[in-house]
Amino acid sequence: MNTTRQEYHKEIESSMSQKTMKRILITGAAGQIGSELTMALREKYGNDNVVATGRKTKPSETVLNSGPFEYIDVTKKETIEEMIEKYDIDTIYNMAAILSAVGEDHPQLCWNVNMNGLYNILDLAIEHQLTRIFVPSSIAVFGPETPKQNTPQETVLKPTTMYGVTKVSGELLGDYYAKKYGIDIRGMRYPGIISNETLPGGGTTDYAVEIFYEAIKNKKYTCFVKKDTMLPMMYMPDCIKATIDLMEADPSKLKHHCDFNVTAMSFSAEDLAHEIKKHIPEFKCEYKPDFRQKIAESWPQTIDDSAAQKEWGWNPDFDLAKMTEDMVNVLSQRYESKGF
Ligand code: AKB
Repeated sequence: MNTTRQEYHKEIESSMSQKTMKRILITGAAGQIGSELTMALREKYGNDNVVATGRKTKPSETVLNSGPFEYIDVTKKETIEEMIEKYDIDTIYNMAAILSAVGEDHPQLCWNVNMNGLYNILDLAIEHQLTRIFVPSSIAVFGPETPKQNTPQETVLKPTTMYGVTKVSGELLGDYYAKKYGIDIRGMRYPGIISNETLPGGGTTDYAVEIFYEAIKNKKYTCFVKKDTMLPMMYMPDCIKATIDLMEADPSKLKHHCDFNVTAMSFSAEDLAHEIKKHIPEFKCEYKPDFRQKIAESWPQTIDDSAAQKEWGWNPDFDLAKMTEDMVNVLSQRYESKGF
C-alpha cells in the first residue's frame, strides 16, 4: 500500500464531488446492534442505499424484506470488496464481532474476526477511497487496573479478555490509519446494550437482556453474575442515536477517532431485578455466577463520557426506569400476541 495521506485526500475529494448519496455497507447486520442499525440507516438514507451483510446467521424478516442483504465473511477480503464494487459503497459500519464470553472459548476466532476483519476493511477503505468507517469499541478495553468509578477517557487499557485485547488493538489500528492515511474512522466504547429486537449473542452483559424475556415468560431468572455486579449500560434507541450522531458529527470538532467513552446508566444486577419487579411483582431473580463474573468484575462500573458530550453533543434519553418500562411494555405486548 503506497498511498500517502495527501494522495488519499485528493482522491477522496474528487470522488466525493461525483458521489451525491451515501451508499452504506453494514457488516454483522444479523446481530443485536447491526439489525436495528440497518433499519435506522435505511429509514434515514433510503432502503436501497444500505446494504446489510452477515456471515451465516439469517437476518430478521424486517432486514431481509426492506433492502439488499448479502452474505460475506469479513476475514475474506475479496468477499467485502465484491460488495463495495457491486453497490458502489462509500461508508462502512463494521458491526461484525465475536464478543467477550465467546471470545474466551474461541480466542483465535475472536482475533481473526475482530482484527483481521477490521484490517481488511481499513485496507479496502484506502484502496476504494471510502469516505467514512465506523468501528465499534467496548468497555472491554478496560481491565482490573483501570479506575472503576467515572472511568476517564484517557486511562489504563490493559484488558484481561481476548475480546478486550482486540478492541484496544482495533482502536489503535483505527487511530493509526486515521493519522497516517487521513481516513475518517470513528468509533465509541459501547457499554452493555439492552434491546428487544435481536437477542445479543456471546457477551458478558447479555444477562441484562435475558432477564426481561425470562421475567415476562417465566416470572423468574437465574442471573450469571452476582447481584452486586454493577456495569455501565445503554438502551438500544440511545445506542443507535449515539452511533449515527457520531458518524454525522462535524469532523473539525472531533479530537478523538475510535475510542469515545459513552454511557447512559449504571446499575447492579439486583437494581435491575428490583426495577423489573415494579412492573411484574411476582418476578424472582436468583444469582449463580459463572466464568462471566470475572469478566464483569474486570470492567468499570461508571464511565466519564464528557469528551463525547463536548465533541459531538452526546446526551442519552433513557435511564434505568424509562428503559425498564419500555422493555417490559414492548416485550409483554409481543409475548401476548405471538410469544417469543
Ligand atoms: C459484551 O458483553 O461482550 C459486550 C460488550 C460490553 O462489548 N456486550
